[in-house]
Amino acid sequence: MVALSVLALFSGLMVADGDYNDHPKLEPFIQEMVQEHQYDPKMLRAVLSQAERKDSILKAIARPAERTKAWYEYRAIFMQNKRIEAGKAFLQEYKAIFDEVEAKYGVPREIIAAVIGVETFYGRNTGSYRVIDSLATLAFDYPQRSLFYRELKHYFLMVRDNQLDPLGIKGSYAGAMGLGQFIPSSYISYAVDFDGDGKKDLWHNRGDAIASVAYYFKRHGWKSGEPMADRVTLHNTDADKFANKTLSLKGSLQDWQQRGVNLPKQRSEQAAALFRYQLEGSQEYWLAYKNFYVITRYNHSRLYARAVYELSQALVE
Ligand SMILES: [Ca+2]
Repeated sequence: MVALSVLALFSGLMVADGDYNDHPKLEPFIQEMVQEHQYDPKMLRAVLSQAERKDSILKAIARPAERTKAWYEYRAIFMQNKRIEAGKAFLQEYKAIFDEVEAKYGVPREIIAAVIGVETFYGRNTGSYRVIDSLATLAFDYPQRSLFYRELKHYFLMVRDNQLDPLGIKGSYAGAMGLGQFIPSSYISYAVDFDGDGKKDLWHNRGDAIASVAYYFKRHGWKSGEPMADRVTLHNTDADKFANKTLSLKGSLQDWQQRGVNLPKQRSEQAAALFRYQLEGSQEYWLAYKNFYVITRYNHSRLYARAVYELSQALVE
């Protein structure tokens, strides 16, 4: 992140001839930010006048891998030797940070590394869109815009409260930022200044980025030492109709046994969800527990959660 003075940058408060100057949603957005957050309207106009509408963003958001791919196709993206080897190297290179973060937050280092590995290949691909372009495009021109409209608001709060350059921040097409791909509301709630330099730099500072992912998991209820998931078989195929219904845990182990699931050995009583995963020419079932559910709080997808789970297992030395 380039350090800069927002005041210096906007001292002229020049309004450029941009894609959003005449957009009907622009003025209501500015007025809401003024009323809700006492935001400087000149600063909002100056920044948003330089936002660019990107059709590539609208195309990308329409086909996320989590919705369009079967598990075996999705898995192949993430469970490659090069991602596993790079993950082991990442854990080695930042071992001192992981030692401290794991002790402080109680989240296994392999889970943190796997999240960062799935999200950005350990920081190699943190996104090349300007976040102002992503969020303006999705907040103003995407039909399902409400989430992004809120995130654009959070973005402006984030840059104001952390003295960040609103035009310089890069991220994914959906406005996710840094090694762990935090959206602005997540940055505000869960970003951590691990090294104590006064900045929460999720783009370049490994300690801040790693600790922030751990803190996110801790705050969403990660239980240290508890299991994530077990592969199971069915003794009654009727259980299939309960699979993939929700991400949340729907039933005790006893309930799942009665519905037709053969319980894994040596599991103490706990809540679980049943997921069916598509393989090439077959399928398999998994019972997932609280910590698996916590992974889905990072990205609401059973495919995503299992990719993180499998990659984390592969990173255990
Ligand atoms: Ca820091």
